Amino acid sequence: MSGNTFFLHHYEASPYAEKIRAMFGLAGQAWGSVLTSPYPPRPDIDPLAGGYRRIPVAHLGADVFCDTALIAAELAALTGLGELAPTVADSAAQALAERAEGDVFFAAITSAPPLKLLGRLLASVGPAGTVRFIRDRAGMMKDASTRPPRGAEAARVFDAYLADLDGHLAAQECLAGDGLSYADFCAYHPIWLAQSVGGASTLERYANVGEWLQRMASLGQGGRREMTAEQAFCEAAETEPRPLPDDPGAHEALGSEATIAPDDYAKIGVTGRLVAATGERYILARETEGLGSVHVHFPRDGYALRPPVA
Ligand SMILES: N[C@@H](CCC(=O)N[C@@H](CS)C(=O)NCC(=O)O)C(=O)O
Repeated sequence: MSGNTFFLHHYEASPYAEKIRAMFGLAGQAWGSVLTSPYPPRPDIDPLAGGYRRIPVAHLGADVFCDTALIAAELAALTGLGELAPTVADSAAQALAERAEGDVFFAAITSAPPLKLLGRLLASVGPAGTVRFIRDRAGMMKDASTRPPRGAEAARVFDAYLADLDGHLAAQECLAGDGLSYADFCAYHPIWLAQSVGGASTLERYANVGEWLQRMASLGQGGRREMTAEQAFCEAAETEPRPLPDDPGAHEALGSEATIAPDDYAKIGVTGRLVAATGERYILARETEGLGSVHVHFPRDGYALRPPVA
């Protein structure tokens, strides 16, 4: 038995959460919104995801989905909208989507006007929250394998992206043709982020981007309903994880304890018993005190598996 509500744990200012909220909008999907803090600790998520620290996290009953690529795959299956699946056949669209979620994502922040950025932070989390946020993000990036562009380089990266996206959209309405698909959502959220922190204030030079962005922003968020972490925990506790894939894949760690962590930044690992390693995903089974058995799903792409630290 699986739960009925598709939950998204997120905070309003999160661009990766915005990627998924806009997908809910396109699909007209009903979902449970559980708001969390913009920095750890996150006692409202940890019992489900076992310490994975990135946002957003989704779950359906006792199956927990980490990373927006996997959440999108789940949404594609749930809604029947195959275009939301994270496979992009068009190579130019794929390259733009990857760029958007690479350097451009970081440049959206590092190229924002510093005083505006500070003002937004103070308004949303107050002075103490701002200090905690800045410390948290500095710590998170210490062991990162990605190096965010800074200063003039960040502005250049962001502007070159807008110019290339504009050129791409001159020939077609959406990233991979005439209809919206996964790549559009990847390309969208860093621009949304830049605008939400006071950057990319004019898109005058990029009319095609401006038009497309309006379309993305008007998707809305589908059937969003505010719910509490307790309601989310209840659904997880009352349900068993769904059956494992028919073919659980092949991996030397199958059946053993393993730790899975992002391989780029925020590399905090989640430990459990590896119960599936398909071409697309890893699944860790975690036995928890409060929620019983929980399956945590990760994409294979961008995540590293290692034996747990003794
Ligand atoms: N590849 C991840 C990236 C997610 C990500 O970087 N999320 C940001 C928020 S938008 C984050 O977790 N920042 C640190 C935090 O919120 O604790 C995904 O697609 O879900």
